Formats: sequence, C-alpha cells, structure tokens
Amino acid sequence: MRFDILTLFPAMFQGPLTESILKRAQQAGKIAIHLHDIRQWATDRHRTADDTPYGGGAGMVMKAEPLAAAIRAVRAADEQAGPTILLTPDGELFNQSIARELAALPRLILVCGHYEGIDERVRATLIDRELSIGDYVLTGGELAAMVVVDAVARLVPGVIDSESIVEESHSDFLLEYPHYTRPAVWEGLSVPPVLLSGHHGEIARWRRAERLRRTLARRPDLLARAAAAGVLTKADLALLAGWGWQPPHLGGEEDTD
Ligand code: 4G1
Repeated sequence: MRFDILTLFPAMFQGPLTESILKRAQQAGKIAIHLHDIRQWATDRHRTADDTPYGGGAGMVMKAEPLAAAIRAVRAADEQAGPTILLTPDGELFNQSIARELAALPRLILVCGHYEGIDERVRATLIDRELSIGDYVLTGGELAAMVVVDAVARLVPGVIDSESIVEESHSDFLLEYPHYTRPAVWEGLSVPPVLLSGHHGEIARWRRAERLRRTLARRPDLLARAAAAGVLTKADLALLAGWGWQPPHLGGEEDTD
C-alpha cells in the first residue's frame, strides 16, 4: 500500500515513520510512504504557501495554488488511484472501522493542514474525504496523519503478525485485560496467581472477566456497543448483571411516554 503525505513540514515525520514496525514494513515493501513538501509547488521567489485570510482575522491560510498543484502532481505520480484525505478537526471521527476500510485500498493521499487551515476552494474541489483524530486543538494536521498511517499500515497484510489482528477483531468494543511479565513479585506486588496456574481455561475466563470489569469501569459506552453488536456471551451478561450492569435499551424502537 502506498501513502502520499502532503505537508509543509516533512521533517516532522522522520521519527515516527522511520522506526520500529513502520520502518520494517517499508523495508519489506509492504508499504511505501512518500513525503511531499507543499512548498515545492510554490512558484514565487519566497516559496510562499500561506497568506492572510480574506475578511481579516487572526492567523494564516494555506494558499490554494501550491496545495492544488501538489495534490494534482502527487496523484499523477502513480497510476494507482486513492482518495485524497484532509486531516481536519471538521472531519469524520477516525476509528478502527475506518482504518480497516482504508487498509483495503491500494493508496491514500493525506493532506496536512497548518496555520488556520486550507483555502476552502481546494477542500471543495480536490478533497475526497475529511478525517479528524479527535476533539482538541493541534498546531497542524501532521500528527493526525501519522496516527492514520500507523493505524492503517498495521492492518496491511504482512505488516504485523496476523494473530494479533485476529485477536483484536474478536475484542471489538472491549478493553484489554491487564498484562504481566517477570518477575512474579515486583516491589511487593504479585502477579495474579491464576496466571501462574497453567490452567488455560481459568486464565481465559479471568482475562475475559477483567476485560469486562475494565470496560464497565472506564468505558461503559463501549460496553453498550458490545451488547448492541451481540459480542457479549450469556456468561458475560451474567457477570455484568452481578456488577449491577444491564444492557441499555436501544433508542428508536419504543415510545418514550
Ligand atoms: C477548531 C484536531 C480548531 C485538530 C476546533 C484533530 C480544533 C486534524 C486535526 C481546531 C486537527 C478544534 C485533528 C484545531 C488540526 C488547521 C491546522 C487545523 C491545525 C488545526 C477542536 C488547528 N484531526 N487542527 N485547528 O486544532 O488539523 O486531524
């Protein structure tokens, strides 16, 4: 799978994309990540990529011409097509289901905004999709693009061992169980004895219960989705009922009065 990233700050990507799993995936030819400096498509003496906003106000706006030229040139650089995605707080909230959808494509072109954002006319004419990684203020779309590349790339076949991906598809909507490794006692804290028991059935039941306990305590919204998706077993529901949790009624199927 090919990723093209259009940015004013390509150097920001050096660390995250050239280490660890993404580095190995690129060396193995499973993914290719091409960085493009939008400024290269600026034609004036100072290579200007931003300008002041029409109507006044604070900050700068990314100019239409260099960004549009960059998008068009990068699209033409490979016959494989792929959507041009803008990372923006206005976008659809990125999640694992979108990551899976994108990982099935041969190519993604990611556009990183900076300053106050991009000229609206580029968005209207050259952007196919808009994604946001969450509700907070960032200085640019670069970190958001890295999050998307990381989440999508690890789903490309052969990037990580498929066991982990199979396991996580089961685990949709539930948080992970707690993990322990050696030593068995650290600063007076013991590993739960069941994990040292060698009873695989008991270990699996303990881990499932811990996942349910954690999800209930920290992300009850996910538990409701798990119930709605039908991924909770009778044993799960019995355990949760013992902790006072009942599956919430789904909206829309009954009157409220
Ligand atoms: C208004 C957050 C502005 C931010 C409201 C998540 C945030 C890209 C993302 C901003 C950005 C809120 C993202 C804000 C992002 C132009 C350059 C937009 C940086 C910019 C909640 C600044 N997911 N933010 N504006 O952060 O690009 O993808």
